[in-house]
Amino acid sequence: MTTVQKIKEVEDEMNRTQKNKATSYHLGQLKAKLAKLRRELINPSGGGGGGGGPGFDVARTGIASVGFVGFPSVGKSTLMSKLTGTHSEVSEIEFTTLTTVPGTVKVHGAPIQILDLPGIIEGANDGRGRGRQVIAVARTCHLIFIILDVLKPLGDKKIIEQELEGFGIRLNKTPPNITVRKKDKGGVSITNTVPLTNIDHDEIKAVLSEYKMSNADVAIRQAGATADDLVDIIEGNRIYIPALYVLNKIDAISIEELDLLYKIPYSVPVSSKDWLNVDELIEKMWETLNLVRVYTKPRGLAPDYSQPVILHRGKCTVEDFCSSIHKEIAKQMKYAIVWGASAKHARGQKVGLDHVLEDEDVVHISKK
Ligand SMILES: Nc1nc2c(ncn2[C@@H]2O[C@H](COP(=O)(O)OP(=O)(O)OP(=O)(O)O)[C@@H](O)[C@H]2O)c(=O)[nH]1
Ligand SMILES: [Mg+2]
Repeated sequence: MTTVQKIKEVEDEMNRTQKNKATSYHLGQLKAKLAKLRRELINPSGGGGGGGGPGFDVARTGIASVGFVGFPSVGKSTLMSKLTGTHSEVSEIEFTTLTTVPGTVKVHGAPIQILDLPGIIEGANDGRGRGRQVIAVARTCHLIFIILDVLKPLGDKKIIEQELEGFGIRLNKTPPNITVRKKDKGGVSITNTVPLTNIDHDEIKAVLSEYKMSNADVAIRQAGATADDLVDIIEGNRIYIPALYVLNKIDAISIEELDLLYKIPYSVPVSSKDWLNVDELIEKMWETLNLVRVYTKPRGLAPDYSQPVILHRGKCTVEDFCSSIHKEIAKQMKYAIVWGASAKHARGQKVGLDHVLEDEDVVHISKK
């Protein structure tokens, strides 16, 4: 039996099994089994298969990358071409784009790489079509645009989410606050700082036994944690990426229909063809990428607002700022002066390398 067939079998059994006290151990086992089979698909033991492959891995340029994922003919290339000015073939025929097509759009002074990708189909993560390569590229992006056709958004949204999840991508989620520590003896002990509403002790034990962990300390601090969250922590290779749902072709629907679409979380309705609401999409993209612009100020001169240094939030200390200009600067620095949101006073604050910068701060580096 192939891995894909085995996955199908486990999924079928899960669908047949009602969730209740008597079945929770069994369901926990099945969830862990499924995760292990999916891992085989992502990293086949024969090597290869999971990677991007020729033509799929393009050189990464710019500060951050945004991957376009969607079914064929939803308008990915139309949007990419208009956003970046880079030509990517558009046609009404499905599977027009056959490989990764990179382009760049500058937003608030930051060059953002856009990766137009081939359309995927259901079953992509099981190896159908070029889906595996497409999703492998998406896994390495800072943000994923899931492009949907407004005429059939919800069904398509669900299928694409399943494809990405099957490949270890978690959309708009943070890693579950669960820890699992293996020990040599003492069996399984479970502590929780929040009530366990979606998982019980049997399910936790079943998941652990499926991973042959008969001695372990499990601590659950995440409200609403599920067996899938526990599996994610044990598997450990999950990638947490923000996503925006781009509902394209709104020129083809009525205002009333449009009102309903606005209720989908993380969504932005646009018409790529008629450039409707694309400015809002660009603003949302900027917000979601969570970048920090920092302006340099040479001694005795005004800050240089034309060329911000762009950092990622969570990696935006004065040291990160120095390193992104030149690797020697941090070593030569005596202190820095910061003006802006991260500074304590408007006159500027003297800070060290570990000071965390905010968007639009101005920094002067004083050398030894
Ligand atoms: N009405 C309307 N049609 C659009 C819009 N955007 C794209 N289209 C049309 O949809 C068709 C497919 O567009 P593409 O940009 O090639 O779609 P794609 O998602 O890149 O398709 P693949 O590369 O095959 O995956 C073309 O005929 C476009 O003109 C839009 O906003 N409104
Ligand atoms: Mg295309």
